Amino acid sequence: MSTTPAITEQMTEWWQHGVVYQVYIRSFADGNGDGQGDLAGLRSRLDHLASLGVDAVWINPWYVSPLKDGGYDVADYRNIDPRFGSVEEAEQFIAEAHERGIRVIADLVPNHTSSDHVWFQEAIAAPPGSPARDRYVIRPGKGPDGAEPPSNWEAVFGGPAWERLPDGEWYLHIFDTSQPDLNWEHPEVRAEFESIFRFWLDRGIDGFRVDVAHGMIKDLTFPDIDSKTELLESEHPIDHPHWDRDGVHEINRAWRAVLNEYENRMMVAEAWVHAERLPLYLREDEYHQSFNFDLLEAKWTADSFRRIISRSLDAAEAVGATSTWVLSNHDVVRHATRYGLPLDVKWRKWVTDGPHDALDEALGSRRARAAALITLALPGSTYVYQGEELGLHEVWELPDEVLDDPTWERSGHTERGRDGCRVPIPWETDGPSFGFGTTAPWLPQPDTFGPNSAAAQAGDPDSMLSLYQAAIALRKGRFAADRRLAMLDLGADVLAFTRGDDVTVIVNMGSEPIELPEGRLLLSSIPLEGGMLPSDAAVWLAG
Ligand code: TEU
Repeated sequence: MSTTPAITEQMTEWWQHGVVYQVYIRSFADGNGDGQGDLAGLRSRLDHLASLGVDAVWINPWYVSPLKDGGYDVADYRNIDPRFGSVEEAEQFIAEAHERGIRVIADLVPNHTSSDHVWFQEAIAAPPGSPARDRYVIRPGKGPDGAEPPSNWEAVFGGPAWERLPDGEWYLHIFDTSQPDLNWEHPEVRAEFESIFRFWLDRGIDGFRVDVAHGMIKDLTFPDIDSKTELLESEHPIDHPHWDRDGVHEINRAWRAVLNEYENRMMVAEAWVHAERLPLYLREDEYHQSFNFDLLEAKWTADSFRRIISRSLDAAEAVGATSTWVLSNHDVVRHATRYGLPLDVKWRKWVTDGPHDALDEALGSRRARAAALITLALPGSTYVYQGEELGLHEVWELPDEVLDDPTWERSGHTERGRDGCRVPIPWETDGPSFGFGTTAPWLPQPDTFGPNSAAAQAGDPDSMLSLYQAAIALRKGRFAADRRLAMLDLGADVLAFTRGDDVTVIVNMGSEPIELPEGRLLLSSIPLEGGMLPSDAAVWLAG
């Protein structure tokens, strides 16, 4: 039985309190002029990350892939997609990041491979019942001629989760048809991923973000279910036949044993599970951390933020873990836009269904500035999604013909998907792709990206970029490694807490200005007047 390690005031490991910057490599920076991001571009922008002050970067999948799901369809886990570079260039990047004191977290996708993966090609070339088929979840169908799928499971992106092969058998794909699910009961599958972990650990990778960490084990009796899983949803029925099954923990323990053979490495779980199930993934012989999506899901009210922060910290402490904080990533509408929508608008549907005139961009940007002073103040590791430090909004008005997310096709054009948060980053105020590259980028950028580019914001003390730089520096200098947080009661619409020795964070999430208490102003999300904190604004005070 594992014992909970003693809780001390100071967090000692980099991954416990770091600021981690998420790079969606396809959209970060294009170094070879093909309109897609790549390692050359990423290497050319390392100084941006260093000047931001981040402790690590998490890079979305960079492996060989047909990019049917943005790289989450891997055809070769030990090779870099030629559009992004090479393994040698990845090693150069890792070394250059380390020279700047920045660690590198790779993205691992174990639940499924690409249908281009050699294993899947072997499986479909082999006849039914062949050993090669057993590495995947392939079964005969039901009904008189096997014409019915083995179960009524639906794919996350829409449509059935089973695809029929020419010889009549069916293969499982919880996501896209191009993403066949691996059979994690198979010893070769388990051995292969331990080898893949070692391959990248040996090349200097400091950690792994594990995709769909709760999905590898399935109930192989394939019971029908009456619930469809929406993208990025954790409210699955307990004992769901393919989410959060107890068998995943044995896999986690085997991976942790591999990481423990190396110095100072970590793995963080992308596990969309019920809050009370999450601690199971954080036992000391399993994951170091898991993504905490609750704050990302929270509505912009002091009460919801206060409750979620307290609950998350208590849950992490109960298992001797540390929390993570994330407001945006490559799968969700950017929070600068989310916070500009009325509380009753469901942002997951808003991109497709609107009402688009309900968006108040200025309000969203104002709240995003305050939100930065929340997440960067919290104890644990804070994830910053590329472009968040520039205050970028969701590009919700992309033309239909450029949509790339498999959700768009698989939902029968009823859900536009996630491309709006993946539009290439603007580095310069003008140019064919605002400095992203030298040609038109793979997703078109709006004109607003120019004035919001990194160059437009650098050196401007009132820019979002300067706010992130100042907050990260202050965090590092005052309380980053300190666990201590105590909530304060400054009113129902005010989120307030102390951090470390002497910092007080106050966020006015109400509609009226409030009077600020005594204290030396360290940072404010917007200029203050007359000792008052306006609505949707935040401050850090010392003393
Ligand atoms: O997304 C996670 C994901 O989609 C599942 O967790 C699912 O939404 C459901 O909520 C499970 O409870 C990851 C990646 O972030 C995403 O970009 C990929 O498209 C997806 O997995 C498939 O690899």
